Amino acid sequence: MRRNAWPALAGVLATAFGVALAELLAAATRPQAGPLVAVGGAVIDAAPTPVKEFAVRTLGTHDKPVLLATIGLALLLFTALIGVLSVRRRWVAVAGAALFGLAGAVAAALRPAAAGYDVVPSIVGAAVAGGTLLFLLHRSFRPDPAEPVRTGFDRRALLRAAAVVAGGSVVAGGTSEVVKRVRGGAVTRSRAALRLPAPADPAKPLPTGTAPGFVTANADFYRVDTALTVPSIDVASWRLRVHGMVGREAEFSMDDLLARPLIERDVTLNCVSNEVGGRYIGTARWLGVPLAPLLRELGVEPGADQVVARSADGMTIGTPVETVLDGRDTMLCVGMNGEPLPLEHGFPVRMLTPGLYGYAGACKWLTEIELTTFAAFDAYWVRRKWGARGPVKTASRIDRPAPFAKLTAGTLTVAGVAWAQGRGITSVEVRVDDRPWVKADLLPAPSSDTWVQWRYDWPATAGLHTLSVRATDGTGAVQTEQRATPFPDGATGWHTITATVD
Ligand SMILES: Nc1nc2c(c(=O)[nH]1)N[C@H]1C(S)=C(S)[C@@H](COP(=O)(O)O)O[C@H]1N2
Ligand SMILES: [Mo]
Repeated sequence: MRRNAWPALAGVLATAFGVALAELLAAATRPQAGPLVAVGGAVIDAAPTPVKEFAVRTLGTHDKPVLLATIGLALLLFTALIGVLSVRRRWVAVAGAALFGLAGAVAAALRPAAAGYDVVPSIVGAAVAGGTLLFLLHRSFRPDPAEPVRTGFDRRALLRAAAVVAGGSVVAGGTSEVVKRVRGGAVTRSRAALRLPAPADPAKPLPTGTAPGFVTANADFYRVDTALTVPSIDVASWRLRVHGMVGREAEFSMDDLLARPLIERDVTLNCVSNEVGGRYIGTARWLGVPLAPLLRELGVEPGADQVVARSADGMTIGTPVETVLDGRDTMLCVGMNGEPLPLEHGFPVRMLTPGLYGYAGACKWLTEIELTTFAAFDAYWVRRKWGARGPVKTASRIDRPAPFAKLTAGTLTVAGVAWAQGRGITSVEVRVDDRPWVKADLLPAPSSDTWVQWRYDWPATAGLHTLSVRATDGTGAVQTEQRATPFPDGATGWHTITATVD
């Protein structure tokens, strides 16, 4: 066992060096071409829906670091093994490097929005890793002429060589961090320098009487996407191409977009993956270019029934043309709560379709809009069997008291939110234990496209209590009690919590 520790170390070090160099090359050219991120992205895209759901549910926003750490660990274990096997059979080092290099290169080349040269970091990294392993082994393991099966081992020679390689890995890794920071810094500065014009059609001030928390701060706004690295897009070179079944194709720069009349709207956005009672929902004041007039100007060909939005990282999100043109405020957002879009929320431009879950109408890092048909094209999540249209289902959530809270008897405030974007909420009811449903008070909301805050003064008596909530939407439909999972088109069921009152 101990004999194997040194060649295993050689394998790990050679890999670390190769990967660090590859990531450095990627950082300097295109971050998404780095082998770890490319393979991670391929794993995300290939993961079956239940696995994805499990990851989002159990790991939440830690899903990405956990995935990258798992890939890194698997890589280290395999390459330790390759180091051990290569002592006797040097071709194993070559074959192992070729295999991993190929895996990284193929993953990078098959990423959506990949460029041909995205294979370079993985190939260079693999060649360097293989060469380094051979060098380390050459330094420390020489065939013993007296004993053809055994090899002599020079620990000091290995340690010296290993120190050099380890140093090289640290330098390469550190440099790639610096390169990433510098490039990221440039984009952050271009974001800070971006001056958003005042809206031609501003949002009205929030109605008096909304409670704190009506608007979700950008820093607290949930984030759900498949991007292992947040795309960093330079505003100056950003373009939006509109093409497909349009009368006239067009390309817009940021200045072109900002020259158009902007609208400002309070809109609640939520994720189809949100569980009953979940936190993947937020409300912001969005600033953007209304999409319907822009499409009408270019002309929508008859028969086109799908607007496909594409992002810099290759996401595709399909929205019904009918929905975009039906009078709602579908927009190309440039601002969120008074500042340019944060990088994680789609800088410089994202789409937003009030009334649709994010996966069906809210493409971030937008670069392309194609008019096509649902028959001709399945967007990213539709290929994975999620619903093609994604209308938001009526839902409600109890925020206060917290689940399993310990409370003191008296009049207690039960409070939460309810939403049915587009239809609006007309009533919210609360049920305590098996008693009849009672109406909660609705706080004012600016439009039917936002959630509504509600509260109920609960005369709480001692004991263990169960609280449930249900909403009625603007069409008069009562939120269903029927439980459904988020897959394939959004969770349903009443949010229920228990609390102990002393
Ligand atoms: N480019 C891109 N856009 C995307 C996604 C994505 O993975 N990539 N995820 C969508 C989903 S599933 C949701 S719910 C919303 C979330 O937007 P947010 O992260 O700004 O809250 O973005 C949508 N837009
Ligand atoms: Mo989502």
